[in-house]
Amino acid sequence: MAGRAPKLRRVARSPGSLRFAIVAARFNERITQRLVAGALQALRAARLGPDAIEVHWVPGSFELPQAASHLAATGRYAGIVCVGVVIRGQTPHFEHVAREAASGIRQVALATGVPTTFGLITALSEEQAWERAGGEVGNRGEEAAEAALQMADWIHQLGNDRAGRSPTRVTASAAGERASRGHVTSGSGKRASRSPVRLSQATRGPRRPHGTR
Ligand code: DLZ
Repeated sequence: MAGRAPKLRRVARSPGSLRFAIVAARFNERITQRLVAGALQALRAARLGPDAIEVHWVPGSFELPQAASHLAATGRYAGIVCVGVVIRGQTPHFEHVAREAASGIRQVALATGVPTTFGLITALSEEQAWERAGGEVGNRGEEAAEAALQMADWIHQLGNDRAGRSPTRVTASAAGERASRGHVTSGSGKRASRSPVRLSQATRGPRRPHGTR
């Protein structure tokens, strides 16, 4: 049986006005809800208020990196917690979804500098998944939120964070870099019409029924 993740030390710094986002995959939604609850619990325990935490839903774990990438590009978040449940079925999809989610999340973290953590369950059975969603083997969502808090704190101590700053305070070079990638900001720091609005459309999309394929 896989081990329980070590309890992470609490962050020393009060997160203050910092914002965190949780991105959650609807596939296997009943289990993912438990991961979201675990992540919320960890963030609230760090004294983040309700206004400082957002939950965004995407169709499946494969979409988590893209959503995280859009969120990180806003410059609004000190950390992004990705949660999802990938259960091995009868198709090779399991391998593809799990691998692409893991490598995509890592890429977002490295490319943007925003701590983007891996709160995915990859399980052989639904039973195993429940054990990792607040059962005997802990809660992967809670652990990923604690990792995001700890990384955000560490980056802050390095003095290397843009975390929690409003997009208007992103440096000109960073804004130029974003614009060249197609992320256009208006003078007010708000996104212009070419911004990646599809994220919010996706998060408002129809709910996918619970289950594996
Ligand atoms: C297609 C698929 C399959 C087979 N299994 C899972 C899963 O176990 N967990 C999960 O989060 N998502 C799964 N998906 C959906 C993909 O993540 C993705 O949403 C679709 O392939 C559309 O891109």
